[in-house]
Amino acid sequence: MGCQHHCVPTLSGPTCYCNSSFQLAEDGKSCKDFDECTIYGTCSQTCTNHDGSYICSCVEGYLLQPDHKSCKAKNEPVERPPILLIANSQNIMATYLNGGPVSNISPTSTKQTTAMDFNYIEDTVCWVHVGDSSSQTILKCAKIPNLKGFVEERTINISLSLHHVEQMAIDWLTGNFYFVDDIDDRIFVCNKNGVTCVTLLDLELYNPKGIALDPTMGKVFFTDYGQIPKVERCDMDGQNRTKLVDTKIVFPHGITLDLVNRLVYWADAYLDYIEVVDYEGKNRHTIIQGILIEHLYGLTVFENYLYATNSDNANTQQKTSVIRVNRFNSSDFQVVTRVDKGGALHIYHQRRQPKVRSHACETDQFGKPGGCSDICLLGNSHKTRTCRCRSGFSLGSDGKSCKSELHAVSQSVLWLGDN
Ligand SMILES: [Ca+2]
Repeated sequence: MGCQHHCVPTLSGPTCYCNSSFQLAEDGKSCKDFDECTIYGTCSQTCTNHDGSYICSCVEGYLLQPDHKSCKAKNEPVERPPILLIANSQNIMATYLNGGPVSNISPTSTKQTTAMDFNYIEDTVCWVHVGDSSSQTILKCAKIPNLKGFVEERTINISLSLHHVEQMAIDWLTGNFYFVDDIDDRIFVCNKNGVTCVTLLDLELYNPKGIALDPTMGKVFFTDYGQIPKVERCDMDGQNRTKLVDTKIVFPHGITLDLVNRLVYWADAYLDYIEVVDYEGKNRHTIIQGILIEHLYGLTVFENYLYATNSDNANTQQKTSVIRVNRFNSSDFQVVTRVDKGGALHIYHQRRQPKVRSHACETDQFGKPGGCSDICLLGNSHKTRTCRCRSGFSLGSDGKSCKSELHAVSQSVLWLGDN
């Protein structure tokens, strides 16, 4: 009957079918290419469609594996393998990806820490140490040079209260700290030394929980639950707020980004799933759902795997397991390690924080980031910026300098007086 590839008899008569990597064309006879790259997980990173086939490749810093699909991050230098940093109620601990202890890094003690992130280029890990009061809740940072333990622990004095901060993220290009406060229901950002803090978002936030940054693309991603549970995105300066997911979502919590493929993974602690969309909120998929994951909190991604802290509520001891699962085929589910009540977790590796040649908040010759007097926020890419001023100050007409609002008022009064 004129089939281009093959013909098979069926109950309803002979039917054409095609070789793999092809699909039947509209005429029911000829075969046309199938675009494998439209299927989630065909390749770990770059996918190039060809007539009758496809080719996977990896971006710089990764090596294609013998399966011709997966990409493995290079360790540069080789003695810097990826490390899991896990915040739990007593301390921050480090393990290899298989859960094995990193002999040189004994846990650094903390108090009730749920918020933690790192700045790879500065060998620094920072966390919120929760005290009994607002003034006793502080931001601490320590160095882990060459993966040789936490040293040079110090406090960064933040000008706003961190007492209800649920999660934090460090913009590794500028060093700015992004904090999520789920009681005051706002996201605020502080500069590297903590002196200037400004509100990024405080409207239509009910219980913001998770935050993840892609400063290279100038994007902040966050989860919020309450009246309208959702996954949202905005620019690094708070502009262009966009809803990515607001259906089939109840209690979104942990959120993490595939910075190469530009994908957003989030965990829903009520519906017990991990799902994914792209940066535009499209191409949604479920990675895993069900009883294996009961109450996911922290979430991170590295190579082919998602890692999450999963609290076991049935267990009266409130133990948390750190789990991993293959994010492309939902296989290889494994408990990596167990900790006391776990919070944030991150993979400490240079590929989690890719560098750029230069960005819009580089320090100028006067030591001001992006020329801003107070704080420089990246905009909708690492090449744009927005200067903001600390409370009581307003931005001058140059868009960079900050003037005391009090001063501005008295000047206008004087000017009125002249008339
Ligand atoms: Ca193809």
